[in-house]
Amino acid sequence: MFFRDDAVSATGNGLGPDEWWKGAVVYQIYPRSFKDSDGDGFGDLEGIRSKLDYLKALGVDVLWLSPIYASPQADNGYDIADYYDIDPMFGTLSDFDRLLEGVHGRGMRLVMDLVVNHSSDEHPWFVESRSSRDNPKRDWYIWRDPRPGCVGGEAGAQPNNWGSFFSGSAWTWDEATGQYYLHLFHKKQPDLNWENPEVRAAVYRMMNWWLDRGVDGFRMDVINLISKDPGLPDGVVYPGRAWGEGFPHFSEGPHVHEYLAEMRREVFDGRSGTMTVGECPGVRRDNVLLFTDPARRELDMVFQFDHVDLGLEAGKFHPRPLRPGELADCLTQWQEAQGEIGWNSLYLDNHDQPRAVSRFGDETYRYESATALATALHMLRGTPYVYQGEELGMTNGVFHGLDDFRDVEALRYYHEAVESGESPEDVLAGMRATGRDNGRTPVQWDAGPNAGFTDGTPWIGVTPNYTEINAATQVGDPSSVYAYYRALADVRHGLPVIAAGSFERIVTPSPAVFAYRRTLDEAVATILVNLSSQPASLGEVARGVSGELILSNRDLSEAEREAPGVLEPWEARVYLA
Ligand code: TEU
Repeated sequence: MFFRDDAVSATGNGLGPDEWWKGAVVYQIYPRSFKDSDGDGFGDLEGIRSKLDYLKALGVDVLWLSPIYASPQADNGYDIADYYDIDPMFGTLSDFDRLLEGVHGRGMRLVMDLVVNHSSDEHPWFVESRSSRDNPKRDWYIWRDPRPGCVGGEAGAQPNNWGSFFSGSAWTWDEATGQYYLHLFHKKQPDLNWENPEVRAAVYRMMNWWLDRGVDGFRMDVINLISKDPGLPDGVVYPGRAWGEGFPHFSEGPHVHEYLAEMRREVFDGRSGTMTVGECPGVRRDNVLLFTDPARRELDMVFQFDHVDLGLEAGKFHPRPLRPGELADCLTQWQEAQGEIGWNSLYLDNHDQPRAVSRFGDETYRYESATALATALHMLRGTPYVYQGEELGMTNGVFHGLDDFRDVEALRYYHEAVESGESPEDVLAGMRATGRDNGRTPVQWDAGPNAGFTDGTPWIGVTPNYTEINAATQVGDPSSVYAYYRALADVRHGLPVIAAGSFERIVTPSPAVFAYRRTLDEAVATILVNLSSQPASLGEVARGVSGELILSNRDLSEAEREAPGVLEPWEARVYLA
């Protein structure tokens, strides 16, 4: 690595206090896989607290915790049974308060996951709702009669043909009350009825309770799905698919913007220092400013999915290889869509994705590709998100057979696909490539037993390469992926042009090169990254690069610091004029 830390100002990036999140680096923690303190094989809040100094030293500003609420864990906590309590596997509310104190004490902030498109079927609201048709909470969820002329529970009787994200129908028959309820995800995750004002008021009350307790904001799970087309019409059935595509009927539905504006008024007005990010799978680029235009006061930013869904046209578990330039083109389109008005969330990894280094990079160039991808992403306009272990260049997990998988989405898909005639080996190959468990293996802390994650038996297998890839060997090593992420955070904190400048793509002769310029007043930063394992030509572009090299993932001699005609495999450079 080459880093001119003296080029990065200690006086900050010039952003005002209301825009602090534009200059921040967010770190996502998936608590069950982060660090176990009590030997039960699951990570917990005390485990997180024991690593706060590690996180502070990495230079992150905000911790986002995937759900830690009381939950039967049908979808690892994205199925909440009590929004006001911590699941015992993670600790208690006092552990939480202590953690929050530790986070704030180090000058960091903490953001909670907010999962309110659905709750657990074990939430008292749903228990009441399903208890009888005239229960006052019946209308808190989405209940419907069988299709006219059909007998409930029999094939084809579902109120419409929507498929669940986790395979099978999106409807489950309730024998006791003779109706179906809607669940876009697992049947243990019934969808809340946002059209009911009592539901919305209950959600806002709960959000206020957490903010009053001291949390700094929310990452909102599938928030673009909360408003369903009231007619609940059938979706198109694509060839080879068992269920209809409900997506156009519940993504960006008729009232979603109204609800988010209401949430802003009821929860965030009169508070300062908060941040919100809405997870919006399938959000359309042309519409994104409806969510992120600050004048509309809905969300600070959203997670879009286009770049992580590249190559998945044939289905999530049937990926095709990406073409050179596809990732860069997609990221560029989103930079342009948000323009100077909106704001991007920048991420490659999270708990639902395979590891970026395995998917977009090249494990044989692990350090180079991890740092090249990170440069390409973190120098863009937007707020970068680092997912636990990404700062170490962690790779996909190793899953020998079905028994090694844990994820409800993959397991349900396996059974559906095998029953419909796909070969088990092909299905497993798809799960190894794109399954969510890849990102959920324990954080590799050291080369000791279980990678230092737990003294017990980890709930999911540790990736065998932990003996080489781990935090203990990287912290303190200036040529590590970790040190490089630290430098990227310094750049964002200390260079106004990176925090706030405009974005402009630079066209090069090689599609594998992602080159762009950031500009703010007189300052210009030029970012050059080769996103491939072959040398790539910059052509004439090299001659036009002004300023001095401030960051590179290569160790360059003085003579090599001029912009070159050709970038080495996965070479990344940042120039500042
Ligand atoms: O994910 C929503 C989502 O659309 C996908 O990323 C999902 O993971 C799935 O792969 C679609 O094929 C969010 C959470 O991040 C995820 O962990 C939850 O399972 C899901 O919502 C339900 O709460």
